[in-house]
Amino acid sequence: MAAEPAARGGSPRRPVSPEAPPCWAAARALLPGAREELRLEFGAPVGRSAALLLRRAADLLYGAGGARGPPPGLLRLSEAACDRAWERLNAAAWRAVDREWRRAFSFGCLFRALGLCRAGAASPEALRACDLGLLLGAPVLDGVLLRLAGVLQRHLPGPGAAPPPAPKKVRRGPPPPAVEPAAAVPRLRRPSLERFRDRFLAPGKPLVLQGLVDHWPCMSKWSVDYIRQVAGSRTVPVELGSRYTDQEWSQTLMTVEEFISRYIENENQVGYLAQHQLFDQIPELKQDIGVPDYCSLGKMDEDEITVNAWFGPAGTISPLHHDPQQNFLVQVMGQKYLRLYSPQHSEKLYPHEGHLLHNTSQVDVEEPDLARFPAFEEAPFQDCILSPSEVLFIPAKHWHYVRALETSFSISFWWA
Ligand SMILES: O=C(O)CCC(=O)C(=O)O
Repeated sequence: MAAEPAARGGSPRRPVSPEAPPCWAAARALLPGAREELRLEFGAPVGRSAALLLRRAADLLYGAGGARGPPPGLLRLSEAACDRAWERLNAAAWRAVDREWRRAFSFGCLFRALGLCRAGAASPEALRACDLGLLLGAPVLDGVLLRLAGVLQRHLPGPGAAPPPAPKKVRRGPPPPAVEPAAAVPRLRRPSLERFRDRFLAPGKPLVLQGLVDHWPCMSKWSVDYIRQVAGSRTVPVELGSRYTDQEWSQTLMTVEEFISRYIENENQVGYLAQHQLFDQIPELKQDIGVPDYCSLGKMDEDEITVNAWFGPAGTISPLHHDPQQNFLVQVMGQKYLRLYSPQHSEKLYPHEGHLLHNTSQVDVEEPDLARFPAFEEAPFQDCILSPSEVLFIPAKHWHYVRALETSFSISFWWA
């Protein structure tokens, strides 16, 4: 008999019953062969009772009942463990949450996702449990949640026969301000690394780069329908409201499918999928992008670069703000209007006082209240309309304001 394949870096996998449904067999096989390899010991902050719930859930999974499908009791125990960890995750500012609680939450989500495979089949709830663990937990067992999400996604029933596509309305916001040639951000086609470094990176001057990312598969492949097809069932954080400085702005979790039907295809509401984990969470999307070559001018390794996704309808606005790192903003779908101000004019831009929004201006760039912010009018700026396949270099600390003119997907690379 052929030997059982070894679980990553561990002992051989525990055999799954031959009658186990294929999804359960594939999901259960992601766990290490021996229960001890789960390492369900937690540091002091995680109370005894949460750890005990997780250990009892593991006992069920590794008992005889775990071979053919989720053992009875697994869901109840894992939900109780998740609830305890969830309370701790929400009790303090994100940075203050102990990593051990995030590990405990990941295990809770892992066991809960398995418990939600009713009769051994994948379910949207199980995939959601994985996504919550990926978004809020700490990585465990060599990225097991990512691998489990992949298995569940493959085994989820498809959406069924699709209704004939409705004629799509192209939603467009108000036209952008006219870009005056003298103030336009310059455009260059694949300048040499040296030219880019000496003329733009070193002096901190914005530039639109062309010809850099045209070959990335996302440029020809991605559309709203494609994103729906690849990522529709995944749960992601979404910002509600047209800008984060508005009183009524909030954040919530929903599936990409819900986001598209509520905010991309609905004329009246604005929601923004602005996410720094999207590409780690959904490797199918990551496969379609690269990293701009010019990032090699920085000191960071590729895996240290922060890659953000910005997917939203016409009218999403990122208020005037600055970030500490260099930025390549790659436009994949739709057009965006961008306005940039040099950090030397910060005083004329009236940054918010206080720590939280100190990098954000109080001024509404396209409708400034000049009675309150009179110097704003004197601040010189550069602007541009960024189109698909173009890349805007935003130097570190440069103020930038962004408005989507139509349904848009951009990717920013923060590097140093
Ligand atoms: O595209 C956007 O809305 C915002 C982009 C941005 O602010 C950034 O990449 O830093």
